[in-house]
Amino acid sequence: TDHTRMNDFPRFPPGFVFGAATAAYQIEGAAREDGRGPSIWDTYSHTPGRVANGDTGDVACDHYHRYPEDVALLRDLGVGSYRFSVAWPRIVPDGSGPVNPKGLDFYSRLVDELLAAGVEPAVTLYHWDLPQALEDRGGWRVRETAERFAEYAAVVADRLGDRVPRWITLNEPWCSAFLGYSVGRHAPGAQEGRGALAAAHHLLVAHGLAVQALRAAGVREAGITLNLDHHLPATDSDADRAAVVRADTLHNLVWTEPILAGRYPDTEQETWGELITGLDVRRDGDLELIAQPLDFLGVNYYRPIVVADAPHRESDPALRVATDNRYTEVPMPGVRRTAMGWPVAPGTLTDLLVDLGQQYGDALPPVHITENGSAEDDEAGPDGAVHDTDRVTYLRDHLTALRAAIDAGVDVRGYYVWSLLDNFEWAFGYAKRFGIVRVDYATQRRVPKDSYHWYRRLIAAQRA
Ligand code: GBH
Repeated sequence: TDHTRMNDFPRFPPGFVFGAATAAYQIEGAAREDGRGPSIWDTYSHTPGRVANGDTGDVACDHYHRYPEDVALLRDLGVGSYRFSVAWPRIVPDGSGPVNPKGLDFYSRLVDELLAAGVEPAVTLYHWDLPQALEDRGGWRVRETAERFAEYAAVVADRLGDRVPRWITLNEPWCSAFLGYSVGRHAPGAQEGRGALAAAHHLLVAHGLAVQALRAAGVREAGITLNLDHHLPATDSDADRAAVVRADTLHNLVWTEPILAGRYPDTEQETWGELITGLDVRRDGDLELIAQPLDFLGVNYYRPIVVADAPHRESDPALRVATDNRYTEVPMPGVRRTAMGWPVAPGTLTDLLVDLGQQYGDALPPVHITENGSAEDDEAGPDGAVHDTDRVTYLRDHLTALRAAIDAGVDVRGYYVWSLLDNFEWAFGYAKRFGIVRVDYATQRRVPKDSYHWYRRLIAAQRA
């Protein structure tokens, strides 16, 4: 072990929150227990060919039964906050109608366990596990789903609101709308044009309605988590720069413009053409609903994306999906790649945050990095130990880049590492490991990796 590196810690302002994050379907398991209903991810993962290796979240990390052990790991880590998600189908198994008290009881026990360990809970209300019953009625393509989401949000906030200080309405609505309804690599696996754009709008409406529900319940902080991307042009050409604008619209502006500025992106026409012209789901008053003031903006950041101009993949506009925007992603030369194949370029996190601050000025609420981390090809020793030097370097360099953004004047208040545990990495199943704690799925044994010990010392060093 390189001890110089292992003790090399960036320093953060007093009060800065260090945390760790997970999501329900990725860790809980117990998919059919205590009245939980099916979600679109149960359906998707049980459909042959959808998830690598045929993996499902049926058991995952068995966190539903082992949460006391996982909370003890958080306590020993010394984090100030733990970000987890509530599984909507545990609370409202059929998507509408009766509330399942056993579902609420589980999260209530988890919250109490966290508070007893001195860890503040941060709840994500939606991390992609839509009740299947709602998908059967149109899913995020229809407005009703946003209304059901608000009812569910009110139920959860009512039960946990006095004990949970930080609330996130949606995790990465980009993935829900565009991976779910256009690329088809996330549940429900649809490949559509206008359906995906309608989903994006209804997710925005769902966010707005949920903020109202959270305010009514009197919670301390309400926000949303976006996976903002930092796009770089492949060359300096006008065509590649214009491609960056379209990529930026598709990934970022579609959310940040309505939420932070109360308007739809003025680049949506050049990004979607007639797909957006014919979109008929927007109603008067929606922008006011969507643009309610937030206490924080959550940002998940992993990697930059290099884009080049390209023709449409589908020449017939009637058959075009919403992610066919005349650009293509190209590899970033000269940098290491993680096990996901993602380029490691930590300085782009500074650039992203500084750009965001310049774009929105006073309209940008305090930022929390609600996810950052890396999947690596960890090799476990016989004792389960993992010397994940690459992950330590990744985390250290991204925290250093984050510190640089703070120095440049961006108001960043917290950082959550993704993830506490190795877990179900969506379409990649259990093959990709993001944890700072190793999970041996055969035995469910947890073994902290070197990155866990490094992060623990970084947190302790802030107080020294
Ligand atoms: C986050 O998404 C998620 O919030 C979290 O649940 C996840 O475990 C974590 O990152 C690590 O991936 O090749 O077409 O399937 C980050 C954004 C978007 C990155 C989907 C991976 C795969 C696209 N993710 N993307 S595809």
